[in-house]
Amino acid sequence: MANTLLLTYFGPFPGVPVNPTVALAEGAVRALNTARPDLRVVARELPVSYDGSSAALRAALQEVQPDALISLGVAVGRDVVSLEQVAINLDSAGIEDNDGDRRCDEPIVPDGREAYFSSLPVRASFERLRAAGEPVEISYTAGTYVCNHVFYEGQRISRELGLSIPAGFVHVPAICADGEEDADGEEATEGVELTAHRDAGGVVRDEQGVPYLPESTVVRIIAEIASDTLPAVD
Ligand code: PCA
Repeated sequence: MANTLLLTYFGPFPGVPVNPTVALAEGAVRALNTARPDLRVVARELPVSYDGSSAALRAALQEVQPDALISLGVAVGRDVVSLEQVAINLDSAGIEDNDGDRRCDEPIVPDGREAYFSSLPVRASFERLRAAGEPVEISYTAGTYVCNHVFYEGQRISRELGLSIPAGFVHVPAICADGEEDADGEEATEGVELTAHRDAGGVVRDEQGVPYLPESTVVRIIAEIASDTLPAVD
């Protein structure tokens, strides 16, 4: 039976009117359908809401019963793709979620584990992709907004459901259409202004503007991480 990958992504949230993870998830599904016909890839949008994302993630895990979970989110201002290493039990951000919920120093789960490490092959993927010249890093903070929340909840809920699966989170930078990145990394996507929020894993840069990576580069990296997570069996 085919292995199933659950790939989650997000829609807009304050400061990000168009979330690049929508297009990236779509691209990764297409790329994996071609490169890995042995995999079944199910992509699901999660609401940018603390409570809503937990409920949607639980429903998706229950329904799809995946063999691996990879969640995507954008971190505006980062200039490489981040393999997140650690999720912490903390919701705390200066911006509201899409339900108007603003949290300050609240545990995701009172008395829950303080942290989970990613169970994706973070180090191995990073080393392999970096050696291939791809723009990647290992990151030790996914922020304290909804992305970190989903990362934490993916680990917690999958265990609770008895799914012993690799699960983790990948933060992506802003993206541009192929060939449109400027030499100085300035804004390349017409009409879409993105705002970096440090709590949401973003990097606030005063002068240089928001860095972008070509969409096809980020799609390729996501597909490679998925392949490392669920290698082909022959
Ligand atoms: N990025 C936000 C939430 C949704 C998204 O794409 C974050 O990094 O928390």
